[in-house]
Amino acid sequence: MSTQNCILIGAPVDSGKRRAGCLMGPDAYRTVGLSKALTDLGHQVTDLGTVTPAAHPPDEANSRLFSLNQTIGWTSALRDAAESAMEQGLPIFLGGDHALSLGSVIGVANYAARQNRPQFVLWLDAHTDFHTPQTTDSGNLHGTPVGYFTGREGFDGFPAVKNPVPEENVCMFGLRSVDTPERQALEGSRIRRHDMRDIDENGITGPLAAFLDHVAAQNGMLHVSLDVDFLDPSVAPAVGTTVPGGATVREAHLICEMLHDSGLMTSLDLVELNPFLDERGRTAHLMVDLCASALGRRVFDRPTRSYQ
Ligand code: 5AB
Ligand code: MN
Ligand code: MN
Ligand code: MN
Repeated sequence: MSTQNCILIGAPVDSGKRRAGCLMGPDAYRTVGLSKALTDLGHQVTDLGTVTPAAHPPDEANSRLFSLNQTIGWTSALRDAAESAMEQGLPIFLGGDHALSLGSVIGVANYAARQNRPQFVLWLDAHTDFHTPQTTDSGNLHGTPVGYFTGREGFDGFPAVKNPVPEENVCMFGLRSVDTPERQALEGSRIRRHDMRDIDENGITGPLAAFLDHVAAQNGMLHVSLDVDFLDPSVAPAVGTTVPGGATVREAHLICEMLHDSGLMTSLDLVELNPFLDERGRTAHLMVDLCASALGRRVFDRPTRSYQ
Protein backbone atom coordinates (compact mmCIF):
# COMPACT_ATOMS: atom_id res chain seq x y z
CA MET A 1 0.00 0.00 0.00
CA SER A 2 1.47 3.30 -0.98
CA THR A 3 1.13 6.59 0.82
CA GLN A 4 -2.42 7.16 1.98
CA ASN A 5 -4.43 10.19 2.85
CA CYS A 6 -5.73 9.11 6.24
CA ILE A 7 -8.91 10.94 7.22
CA LEU A 8 -9.49 10.88 10.97
CA ILE A 9 -13.14 11.22 11.97
CA GLY A 10 -14.01 11.58 15.65
CA ALA A 11 -17.19 9.61 16.32
CA PRO A 12 -17.83 9.80 20.09
CA VAL A 13 -20.94 7.61 19.91
CA ASP A 14 -22.02 6.55 23.39
CA SER A 15 -25.68 5.75 22.71
CA GLY A 16 -25.19 2.10 21.73
CA LYS A 17 -25.22 0.75 25.27
CA ARG A 18 -25.92 1.77 28.86
CA ARG A 19 -22.41 2.04 30.29
CA ALA A 20 -21.03 5.46 29.39
CA GLY A 21 -17.44 6.31 28.50
CA CYS A 22 -16.83 5.57 24.81
CA LEU A 23 -17.40 9.24 24.07
CA MET A 24 -13.86 9.81 25.37
CA GLY A 25 -12.40 7.43 22.79
CA PRO A 26 -11.48 9.95 20.06
CA ASP A 27 -9.64 12.13 22.57
CA ALA A 28 -7.74 9.11 23.89
CA TYR A 29 -6.58 8.14 20.38
CA ARG A 30 -5.48 11.70 19.70
CA THR A 31 -3.71 11.91 23.07
CA VAL A 32 -1.83 8.68 22.47
CA GLY A 33 -0.58 10.06 19.16
CA LEU A 34 -2.47 8.38 16.34
CA SER A 35 -1.69 11.20 13.90
CA LYS A 36 2.02 11.05 14.55
CA ALA A 37 2.09 7.25 14.28
CA LEU A 38 0.62 7.58 10.77
CA THR A 39 2.70 10.55 9.61
CA ASP A 40 5.84 8.70 10.80
CA LEU A 41 4.90 5.99 8.29
CA GLY A 42 4.86 8.58 5.51
CA HIS A 43 1.10 9.02 5.29
CA GLN A 44 -0.77 12.27 5.07
CA VAL A 45 -3.22 12.77 7.91
CA THR A 46 -6.24 15.04 7.90
CA ASP A 47 -8.22 15.25 11.13
CA LEU A 48 -11.79 16.28 10.34
CA GLY A 49 -12.59 16.79 14.03
CA THR A 50 -15.71 15.45 15.62
CA VAL A 51 -19.03 14.48 14.06
CA THR A 52 -22.26 15.32 15.89
CA PRO A 53 -25.51 13.37 15.55
CA ALA A 54 -28.23 14.70 13.24
CA ALA A 55 -31.15 16.39 14.98
CA HIS A 56 -33.42 13.83 16.61
CA PRO A 57 -36.32 13.73 19.08
CA PRO A 58 -35.40 13.14 22.72
CA ASP A 59 -35.20 9.53 23.89
CA GLU A 60 -37.61 8.24 26.51
CA ALA A 61 -36.06 6.99 29.72
CA ASN A 62 -36.66 3.30 30.39
CA SER A 63 -37.63 2.33 26.85
CA ARG A 64 -36.76 -1.19 25.70
CA LEU A 65 -34.25 0.10 23.16
CA PHE A 66 -31.64 2.33 24.79
CA SER A 67 -31.18 5.78 23.16
CA LEU A 68 -32.83 4.73 19.91
CA ASN A 69 -33.39 8.25 18.54
CA GLN A 70 -29.88 9.42 19.30
CA THR A 71 -28.47 6.34 17.60
CA ILE A 72 -30.60 7.09 14.53
CA GLY A 73 -29.20 10.64 14.58
CA TRP A 74 -25.65 9.29 14.67
CA THR A 75 -26.38 6.83 11.89
CA SER A 76 -27.40 9.45 9.37
CA ALA A 77 -24.60 11.86 10.34
CA LEU A 78 -21.92 9.16 10.13
CA ARG A 79 -23.29 7.76 6.88
CA ASP A 80 -22.87 11.21 5.30
CA ALA A 81 -19.43 11.73 6.87
CA ALA A 82 -18.28 8.33 5.61
CA GLU A 83 -19.57 8.80 2.11
CA SER A 84 -17.85 12.15 1.72
CA ALA A 85 -14.57 11.13 3.43
CA MET A 86 -14.21 8.28 0.93
CA GLU A 87 -13.74 10.93 -1.75
CA GLN A 88 -10.69 12.24 0.09
CA GLY A 89 -8.83 9.14 1.24
CA LEU A 90 -8.97 6.36 3.78
CA PRO A 91 -11.38 7.23 6.60
CA ILE A 92 -10.51 6.06 10.12
CA PHE A 93 -13.47 6.34 12.49
CA LEU A 94 -12.37 7.00 16.05
CA GLY A 95 -15.10 5.55 18.24
CA GLY A 96 -17.21 5.63 20.04
CA ASP A 97 -19.12 2.42 20.59
CA HIS A 98 -19.94 -0.07 17.84
CA ALA A 99 -23.26 1.61 17.03
CA LEU A 100 -21.08 3.97 14.97
CA SER A 101 -20.73 1.21 12.37
CA LEU A 102 -24.45 1.46 11.57
CA GLY A 103 -23.49 4.72 9.87
CA SER A 104 -19.88 4.21 8.78
CA VAL A 105 -20.57 0.99 6.90
CA ILE A 106 -23.69 2.12 5.03
CA GLY A 107 -21.82 5.30 4.07
CA VAL A 108 -18.79 3.52 2.62
CA ALA A 109 -21.10 1.01 0.90
CA ASN A 110 -22.93 3.87 -0.80
CA TYR A 111 -19.59 5.16 -2.06
CA ALA A 112 -18.56 1.69 -3.32
CA ALA A 113 -21.84 1.41 -5.20
CA ARG A 114 -21.14 4.73 -6.92
CA GLN A 115 -17.77 3.31 -8.00
CA ASN A 116 -19.48 0.11 -9.21
CA ARG A 117 -17.33 -1.90 -6.83
CA PRO A 118 -18.55 -4.47 -4.28
CA GLN A 119 -18.20 -3.64 -0.60
CA PHE A 120 -16.62 -6.18 1.78
CA VAL A 121 -16.44 -6.04 5.59
CA LEU A 122 -13.92 -7.66 7.93
CA TRP A 123 -15.49 -7.80 11.44
CA LEU A 124 -12.98 -8.29 14.28
CA ASP A 125 -15.04 -8.81 17.43
CA ALA A 126 -15.88 -11.21 20.25
CA HIS A 127 -19.51 -10.70 19.22
CA THR A 128 -21.35 -11.04 15.93
CA ASP A 129 -23.45 -7.86 16.40
CA PHE A 130 -26.10 -9.46 14.17
CA HIS A 131 -29.17 -8.52 16.23
CA THR A 132 -32.03 -6.41 15.00
CA PRO A 133 -33.95 -4.02 17.27
CA GLN A 134 -36.57 -6.80 17.47
CA THR A 135 -34.21 -9.60 18.57
CA THR A 136 -31.91 -7.78 21.01
CA ASP A 137 -32.47 -8.78 24.61
CA SER A 138 -30.27 -6.09 26.13
CA GLY A 139 -31.77 -3.29 24.02
CA ASN A 140 -28.21 -2.10 23.34
CA LEU A 141 -27.93 -1.12 19.70
CA HIS A 142 -24.15 -1.61 19.52
CA GLY A 143 -25.14 -5.26 19.11
CA THR A 144 -26.96 -4.59 15.80
CA PRO A 145 -24.69 -3.03 13.12
CA VAL A 146 -24.07 -6.22 11.10
CA GLY A 147 -27.81 -6.92 11.07
CA TYR A 148 -28.42 -3.41 9.78
CA PHE A 149 -25.82 -3.11 7.03
CA THR A 150 -26.60 -6.57 5.64
CA GLY A 151 -30.19 -5.44 5.22
CA ARG A 152 -32.07 -7.34 7.93
CA GLU A 153 -35.64 -6.21 8.60
CA GLY A 154 -36.77 -4.48 11.78
CA PHE A 155 -34.78 -1.24 11.81
CA ASP A 156 -37.87 0.99 11.90
CA GLY A 157 -37.04 4.68 11.97
CA PHE A 158 -33.44 4.19 10.78
CA PRO A 159 -32.26 5.53 7.42
CA ALA A 160 -33.00 3.07 4.60
CA VAL A 161 -30.03 0.87 3.71
CA LYS A 162 -29.67 1.65 0.00
CA ASN A 163 -26.74 -0.65 -0.63
CA PRO A 164 -26.80 -3.57 1.79
CA VAL A 165 -23.52 -5.45 2.08
CA PRO A 166 -24.10 -8.98 0.71
CA GLU A 167 -23.76 -11.58 3.47
CA GLU A 168 -21.08 -13.52 1.59
CA ASN A 169 -18.95 -10.34 1.61
CA VAL A 170 -18.79 -10.25 5.42
CA CYS A 171 -16.08 -12.16 7.30
CA MET A 172 -15.86 -12.31 11.11
CA PHE A 173 -12.89 -13.26 13.28
CA GLY A 174 -12.63 -13.61 17.06
CA LEU A 175 -16.15 -14.80 17.90
CA ARG A 176 -16.81 -16.21 21.35
CA SER A 177 -20.09 -14.66 22.56
CA VAL A 178 -23.13 -15.16 20.34
CA ASP A 179 -26.74 -14.85 21.53
CA THR A 180 -29.27 -17.51 20.52
CA PRO A 181 -31.27 -15.35 18.06
CA GLU A 182 -28.00 -14.23 16.43
CA ARG A 183 -26.81 -17.82 16.15
CA GLN A 184 -30.06 -18.90 14.53
CA ALA A 185 -29.98 -16.06 12.01
CA LEU A 186 -26.29 -16.60 11.26
CA GLU A 187 -26.75 -20.29 10.65
CA GLY A 188 -29.12 -19.43 7.85
CA SER A 189 -26.77 -16.80 6.42
CA ARG A 190 -23.73 -16.79 4.16
CA ILE A 191 -21.62 -14.69 6.54
CA ARG A 192 -18.12 -16.17 6.96
CA ARG A 193 -17.47 -16.82 10.65
CA HIS A 194 -14.24 -17.72 12.39
CA ASP A 195 -14.65 -18.27 16.11
CA MET A 196 -11.75 -18.44 18.55
CA ARG A 197 -11.58 -22.21 18.28
CA ASP A 198 -11.10 -21.86 14.55
CA ILE A 199 -8.21 -19.45 15.19
CA ASP A 200 -6.74 -21.91 17.74
CA GLU A 201 -6.92 -24.77 15.26
CA ASN A 202 -6.12 -23.06 11.97
CA GLY A 203 -4.38 -19.83 12.90
CA ILE A 204 -4.99 -16.50 11.21
CA THR A 205 -3.07 -16.65 7.95
CA GLY A 206 -4.96 -19.35 6.05
CA PRO A 207 -8.52 -18.17 6.69
CA LEU A 208 -7.64 -14.47 6.33
CA ALA A 209 -5.67 -14.98 3.10
CA ALA A 210 -8.66 -16.88 1.66
CA PHE A 211 -10.95 -13.96 2.39
CA LEU A 212 -8.48 -11.36 1.07
CA ASP A 213 -8.09 -13.39 -2.14
CA HIS A 214 -11.85 -13.27 -2.53
CA VAL A 215 -11.92 -9.47 -2.01
CA ALA A 216 -9.07 -8.95 -4.49
CA ALA A 217 -10.60 -11.24 -7.12
CA GLN A 218 -13.71 -9.05 -7.15
CA ASN A 219 -11.87 -5.72 -7.04
CA GLY A 220 -13.71 -5.07 -3.80
CA MET A 221 -13.49 -2.24 -1.30
CA LEU A 222 -12.72 -3.47 2.21
CA HIS A 223 -14.02 -1.91 5.40
CA VAL A 224 -12.38 -3.18 8.60
CA SER A 225 -14.20 -2.84 11.92
CA LEU A 226 -12.01 -3.46 14.97
CA ASP A 227 -13.85 -3.86 18.28
CA VAL A 228 -11.55 -3.62 21.33
CA ASP A 229 -13.17 -6.79 22.71
CA PHE A 230 -11.73 -8.79 19.78
CA LEU A 231 -8.59 -8.72 21.93
CA ASP A 232 -8.18 -10.69 25.11
CA PRO A 233 -9.17 -8.54 28.13
CA SER A 234 -5.79 -9.23 29.75
CA VAL A 235 -4.15 -7.09 27.06
CA ALA A 236 -7.07 -4.75 26.31
CA PRO A 237 -9.02 -4.05 29.49
CA ALA A 238 -10.67 -0.78 28.38
CA VAL A 239 -13.96 -2.16 27.15
CA GLY A 240 -17.35 -2.65 28.77
CA THR A 241 -18.06 -6.04 27.22
CA THR A 242 -14.99 -8.12 28.07
CA VAL A 243 -15.06 -11.81 27.12
CA PRO A 244 -12.12 -14.03 28.13
CA GLY A 245 -10.30 -16.08 25.53
CA GLY A 246 -9.74 -13.36 22.94
CA ALA A 247 -7.04 -12.69 20.37
CA THR A 248 -3.45 -12.20 21.45
CA VAL A 249 -1.44 -9.08 20.68
CA ARG A 250 0.44 -10.97 17.95
CA GLU A 251 -2.69 -12.47 16.37
CA ALA A 252 -4.16 -9.00 16.09
CA HIS A 253 -0.96 -7.52 14.66
CA LEU A 254 -0.70 -10.35 12.15
CA ILE A 255 -4.17 -9.56 10.84
CA CYS A 256 -3.23 -5.89 10.53
CA GLU A 257 0.10 -6.67 8.86
CA MET A 258 -1.62 -8.91 6.33
CA LEU A 259 -4.19 -6.19 5.69
CA HIS A 260 -1.42 -3.77 4.91
CA ASP A 261 0.36 -6.21 2.60
CA SER A 262 -2.89 -6.84 0.75
CA GLY A 263 -3.36 -3.16 -0.06
CA LEU A 264 -7.10 -3.82 0.11
CA MET A 265 -8.30 -1.89 3.17
CA THR A 266 -10.24 1.22 2.17
CA SER A 267 -11.77 2.28 5.53
CA LEU A 268 -11.41 1.43 9.22
CA ASP A 269 -13.40 1.69 12.47
CA LEU A 270 -11.69 1.67 15.88
CA VAL A 271 -14.56 1.01 18.27
CA GLU A 272 -15.64 0.32 21.85
CA LEU A 273 -12.62 1.84 23.61
CA ASN A 274 -13.80 3.11 27.00
CA PRO A 275 -10.89 5.18 28.37
CA PHE A 276 -12.55 5.25 31.79
CA LEU A 277 -11.79 1.53 32.11
CA ASP A 278 -8.23 1.71 30.80
CA GLU A 279 -5.00 1.18 32.72
CA ARG A 280 -2.67 4.10 32.08
CA GLY A 281 -3.74 4.23 28.43
CA ARG A 282 -2.46 0.77 27.50
CA THR A 283 -5.54 -0.24 25.48
CA ALA A 284 -5.55 3.05 23.57
CA HIS A 285 -1.85 2.52 22.83
CA LEU A 286 -2.43 -1.00 21.59
CA MET A 287 -5.26 0.11 19.30
CA VAL A 288 -3.02 2.82 17.82
CA ASP A 289 -0.20 0.31 17.34
CA LEU A 290 -2.59 -2.03 15.52
CA CYS A 291 -3.76 0.80 13.32
CA ALA A 292 -0.10 1.57 12.52
CA SER A 293 0.48 -2.08 11.56
CA ALA A 294 -2.52 -1.94 9.24
CA LEU A 295 -0.94 1.09 7.61
CA GLY A 296 2.51 -0.36 7.11
CA ARG A 297 4.51 -0.38 10.32
CA ARG A 298 6.83 -3.39 10.27
CA VAL A 299 10.02 -4.67 11.85
CA PHE A 300 11.74 -5.66 8.59
CA ASP A 301 10.68 -5.44 5.00
CA ARG A 302 9.79 -8.73 3.40
CA PRO A 303 8.60 -9.86 -0.01
CA THR A 304 4.83 -9.46 0.06
CA ARG A 305 2.37 -12.09 -1.02
CA SER A 306 0.02 -10.87 -3.67
CA TYR A 307 -3.66 -11.54 -3.26
CA GLN A 308 -6.01 -12.98 -5.85
B1 5AB B 1 -20.30 -5.13 20.77
C1 5AB B 1 -24.82 -8.73 23.40
N1 5AB B 1 -24.85 -9.66 22.29
O1 5AB B 1 -26.68 -7.83 22.27
C2 5AB B 1 -26.00 -7.77 23.29
O2 5AB B 1 -19.43 -4.89 21.91
C3 5AB B 1 -23.51 -8.01 23.43
O3 5AB B 1 -20.27 -3.99 19.84
C4 5AB B 1 -23.33 -7.03 22.31
O4 5AB B 1 -19.73 -6.26 19.99
C5 5AB B 1 -21.93 -6.49 22.24
O5 5AB B 1 -26.19 -6.97 24.22
C6 5AB B 1 -21.81 -5.42 21.22
C7 5AB B 1 -24.93 -9.53 24.69
MN1 MN C 1 -18.91 -5.05 18.40
MN1 MN D 1 -17.83 -6.87 20.86
MN1 MN E 1 -18.25 -4.09 23.37
